Amino acid sequence: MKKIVVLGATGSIGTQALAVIKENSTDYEVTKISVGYNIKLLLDILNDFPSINEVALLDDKRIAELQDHYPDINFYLGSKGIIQLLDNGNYDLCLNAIVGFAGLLPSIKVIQSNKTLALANKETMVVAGKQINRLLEQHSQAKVIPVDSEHCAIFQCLASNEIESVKRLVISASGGSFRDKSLEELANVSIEDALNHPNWQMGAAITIDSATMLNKGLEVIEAHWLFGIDYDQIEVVIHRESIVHSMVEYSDSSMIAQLSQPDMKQPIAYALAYPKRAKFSDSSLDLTKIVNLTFEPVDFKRFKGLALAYQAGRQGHSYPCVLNASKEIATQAFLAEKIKFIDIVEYVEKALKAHRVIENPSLEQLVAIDSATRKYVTDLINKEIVDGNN
Ligand code: MN3
Repeated sequence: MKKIVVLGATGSIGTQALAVIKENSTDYEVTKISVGYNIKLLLDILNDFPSINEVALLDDKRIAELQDHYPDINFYLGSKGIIQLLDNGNYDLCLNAIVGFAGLLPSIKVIQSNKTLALANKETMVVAGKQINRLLEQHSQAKVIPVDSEHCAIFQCLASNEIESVKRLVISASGGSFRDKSLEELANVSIEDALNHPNWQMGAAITIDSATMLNKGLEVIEAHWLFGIDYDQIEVVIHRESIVHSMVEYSDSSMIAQLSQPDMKQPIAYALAYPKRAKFSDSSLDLTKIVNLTFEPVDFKRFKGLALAYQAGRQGHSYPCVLNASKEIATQAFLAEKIKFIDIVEYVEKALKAHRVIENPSLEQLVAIDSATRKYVTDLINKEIVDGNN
């Protein structure tokens, strides 16, 4: 029985992970979770999973009442609480499904504890890939199993092959909600349009990131650090059907692809079961119903967010941290109807241009760069609203 921690348990990946764990309750037991402010869903989860005995939550107004109500559960507060939750090391695998930069320190804690990290928080590798890889060298029993569907696919395509023989990684992109819109048409799209993703059911922020292709940009950087492959050997293709989740080409020009339904439960189940194969049968592909699998090149003018991400990745050092923080703030501003969709990428570009590089940033420096970038973009957005530019 694997003891599982689910960080970000009430989010999209978190709830799907709990569903996978429930379906496989003879193999897994969830003992610790972290949640944000969704107390209603937390109560449902505690009801469904009596095995949970430790909970970290962000909502400081509810913690006393919850502790009274559940005397057998230990509750911890805030982002420090997540680290406390992981402190006693009493678990086998931690699924980190926290969204954004906030997931970085918990990832580090899991690796320092020599545990398996099922990583759905791509920001961990984007912002601190170099530092994470160094930590993995120092903690030989720690492992990272990617949960992002593309990286889970590449991880599987790399199995039993030499990494030296890789010619290129080909990352699939659905193209997001606006893949068929021209630059002109993008000028006035609404939040509702942006949230209407053609293939995947995901959280709001990542659905917007998918439409700007900044999500794909983060995934390129994530792949670079996860697999140690140069940016020149990482390619993105638009694959509308979201069936081929990514591919690896080898030195003999042979390509290996991973195919499955666009269902995040598949990579979650893979990561939980690794190195075994999960039992997850209700999602088989019916090949007779797949009419077409199409692949198209990416137009980098149309998807400037992806071009910026490649640039930030190649520049390295503190740039990916700035890319991510500016993206998080600009995306929130769009969701709060403060800026237009097309402005998201503009704010990211402004933040990258204004940034003065910090070489080989320490963890403390990354935290400071993240906060400074958030403040810079927030101030810039507020100033431009006052000036009437939006
Ligand atoms: Mn993905």
